[in-house]
Amino acid sequence: MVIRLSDDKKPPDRKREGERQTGLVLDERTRTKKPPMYKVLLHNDDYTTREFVVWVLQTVFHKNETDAVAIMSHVHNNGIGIAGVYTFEVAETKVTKTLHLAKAQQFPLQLSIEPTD
Ligand code: TYC
Repeated sequence: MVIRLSDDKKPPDRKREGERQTGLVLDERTRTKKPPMYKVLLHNDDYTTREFVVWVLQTVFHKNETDAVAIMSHVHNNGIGIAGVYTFEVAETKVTKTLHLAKAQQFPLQLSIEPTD
């Protein structure tokens, strides 16, 4: 069976991503280009407590407890691991916040930022 809807009952056509906000149709590459993304890497050391690293992953990097413990354990066992992937400015802010929190408790925790491939 075919149901015919009059034009005013039809849902609006899905607009392309770039068209939605401005009504202008942008060049394909302009519409689809994503910002470059960066990994925040956590480095292992012998002094920072596991508890502090898990707490930082939960409060600064918004990981749930299960993921935070898994990331902390990975770094502890492998020397390095990914705390999260962000735009450069967000990555920088999270590194700065974490370093302040670590220094306040005299932990030598180190982080770095690396572009994703
Ligand atoms: N290796 C630390 C310990 O045994 C725990 C630790 C995990 C430290 C991850 C830093 O990025 C880190 N207390």
